[in-house]
Amino acid sequence: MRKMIIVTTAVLALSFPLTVLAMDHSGHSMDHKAAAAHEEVVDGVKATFTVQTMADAMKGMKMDMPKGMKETHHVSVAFKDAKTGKALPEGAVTVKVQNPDKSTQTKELMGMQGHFGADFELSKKGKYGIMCKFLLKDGKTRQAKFWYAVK
Ligand SMILES: [Cu+2]
Repeated sequence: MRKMIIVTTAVLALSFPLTVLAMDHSGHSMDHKAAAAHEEVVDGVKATFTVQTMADAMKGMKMDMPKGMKETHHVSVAFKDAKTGKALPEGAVTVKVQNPDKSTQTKELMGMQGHFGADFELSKKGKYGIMCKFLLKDGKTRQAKFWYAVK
C-alpha cells in the first residue's frame, strides 16, 4: 500500500492526530540498526530516533527501492519507559521536519513492530529540524526535537 501523506497546513501543535492509521507493514519487520540520531528522555519516556537513507532502510528490510520514490530518508523512533526500560509500542506519533529553506513536511508515523517510522524527503544539503510529538498510552503528549544535518 502506498504511504499516505498527511497534508496539513495547521501548526503541528494544533493538528496532532489522535488516530493511528492501519497500514500494511508486512516486510517492515526490521530493527533499525543505525546509530541513534538522537536520544532524549521526556517526562519519564526515553525516545530514541534513527535517521537512515532509504537505501540503507530498504536493505535492512531486504526490500528493493521503489521506483520514483522522492523520499530520501527513513525517520524512526522507539519509546521506552525511562525507569523500567519497558518498550512502549503503542501511540500516535507525528513528525514535522523543517527543511533548510524553512519549508516544512509533516507526517504521521506508522507503528511498525516496536517502533514508529515514516519516510521524508531530505534531498537538499543543510540542517533539518526534526520535531516529534507523541501521545502514548498514558494519555500524555510529549515532544522531542533535534537537528539533523545532510552533507
Ligand atoms: Cu521503520
